[in-house]
Amino acid sequence: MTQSQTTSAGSAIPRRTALASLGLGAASLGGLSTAFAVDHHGNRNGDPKMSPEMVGWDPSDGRYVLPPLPYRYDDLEPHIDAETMRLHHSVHHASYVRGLNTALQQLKEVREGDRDSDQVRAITRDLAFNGAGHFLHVLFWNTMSPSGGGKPDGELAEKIKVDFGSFDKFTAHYKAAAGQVQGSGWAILSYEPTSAQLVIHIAEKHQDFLLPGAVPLLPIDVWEHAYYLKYQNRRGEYIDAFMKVINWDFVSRHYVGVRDLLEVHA
Ligand code: MN3
Repeated sequence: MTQSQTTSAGSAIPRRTALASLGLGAASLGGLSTAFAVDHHGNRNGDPKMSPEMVGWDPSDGRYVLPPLPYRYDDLEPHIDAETMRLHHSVHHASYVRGLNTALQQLKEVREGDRDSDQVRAITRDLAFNGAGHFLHVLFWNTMSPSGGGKPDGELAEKIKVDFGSFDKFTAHYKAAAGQVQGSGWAILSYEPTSAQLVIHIAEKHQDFLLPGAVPLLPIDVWEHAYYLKYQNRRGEYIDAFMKVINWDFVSRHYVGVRDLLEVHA
C-alpha cells in the first residue's frame, strides 16, 4: 500500500485512505479497490468513470453495498444462465456485503467496549471471508460481458505472451488452475508488482491462499453456486463457458491501470 500511495495520482488517495481506515489495507484486497479507484477517479485511457456504487461502496453512509451488474441477469445466456446470475448476485454476493458491514460494525463495538474483545479473532475471520468475497465478486461481474470472449489485444496481449509464452499457454494454465481448485474457491490472474509479472494463483473459499501484493485482474468463481444449476458437476464446461464471456477490454484497462499505479521499478 505504501508504494501505491507514494506513486499514485492524488485523486485516487481519498478512496484508498477510506478503505485503509476500515482495516482493509491487506495488499491483495486494498490493491483491488485501489485499482478500481483508477477507473473511478483517474480517467486512464479515456475510461468512463465508475461510480462508487459500481465498485460496491456507498460513501454517503460509509458502508459497502451490492453493486448493480453492468448487464442484465439473462445477458450472458447461454453461457451463464439467468437464474444462476440472479441467485449469485442477489443472494450470495449480497450476503458477503452484509457480512462485511457486520464484521466492521462488530469490530467497532469491540473498540468501544460494547463487545467482548475475545471475539476479535472470530470477527476478523468473518471480515476476511466476506471482504474477500465482496471484492472478488465486484471484479468478477465486471470481467464478464455479453460481447466478451476472444482474446485480449494491446498491452495485455503482449504481456501475456511474454509472461506465459502464448495466449494458448495462458489459457491452458488458467483453466487447469480453475479446474483444480479444491472445494469452493477461485482461480485468479493477478499482477504482481514486485516482479512486474502476471501470475495465476488460486484462492480457497475467498480469502485463503491469496498472494499478498498481487492484484487480481481476472478471477473466475468456481464455487458450485457459480455453475451448478446449469452445469451440475461439469465444472470444466462452465470454465469453457466463462472463457467465452470474458470482457477483455475491461481486463486490459484494469491491467494497465494497476500496472501504472503500482509501479515499483524505475
Ligand atoms: Mn460466488
